[in-house]
Amino acid sequence: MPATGDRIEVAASPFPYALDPAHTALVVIDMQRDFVEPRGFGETLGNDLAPAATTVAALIALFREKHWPILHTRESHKADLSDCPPAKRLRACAWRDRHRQVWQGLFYATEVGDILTKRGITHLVPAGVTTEVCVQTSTREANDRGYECLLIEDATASYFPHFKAATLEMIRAHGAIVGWTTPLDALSKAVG
Ligand code: C5J
Repeated sequence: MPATGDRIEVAASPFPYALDPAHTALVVIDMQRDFVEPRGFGETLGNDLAPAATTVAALIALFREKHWPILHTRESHKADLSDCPPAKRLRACAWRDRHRQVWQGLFYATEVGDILTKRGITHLVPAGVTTEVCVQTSTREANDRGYECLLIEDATASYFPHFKAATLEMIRAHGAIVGWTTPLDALSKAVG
């Protein structure tokens, strides 16, 4: 485990991101069948997010190799689907689990904040789907709580490319007002 205070500089936008390996976690957001596989909600919107899954898998492999923590989230809904948007209700199957996101954010009404605090995490690397919904909301929630966030550009996807482009731009606007963005390649090169 790296010593606290060691920093790795990652080439990122709008300027280099100082990653603190002893306090960094990957957050894989909602890489679930309904969003990325054929016949899921994603397909009903006419789009295919599968290419991002390959990059997310490589990102997970990188964190595993480093023995850095990884947190997976899954969007899910109440058994009676009362909290499920109508567009998803047609094909949703309900489940309950301990870490379910109630809405689109990682922190709201979940125990994620406590888990990260207990582990001393201060830096988050978000990835997953969809960029402008759960990924953006979670990154903003994290930023509001003081986490330094580095969103991996090619490990996130949207059904609408212009929404993804706008979200990345908003996150890094005004001198990283919400966080930083970079491709996986840049992170891999930096961490070796
Ligand atoms: C959506 C999500 N887009 N995980 N959910 O409905 O971003």
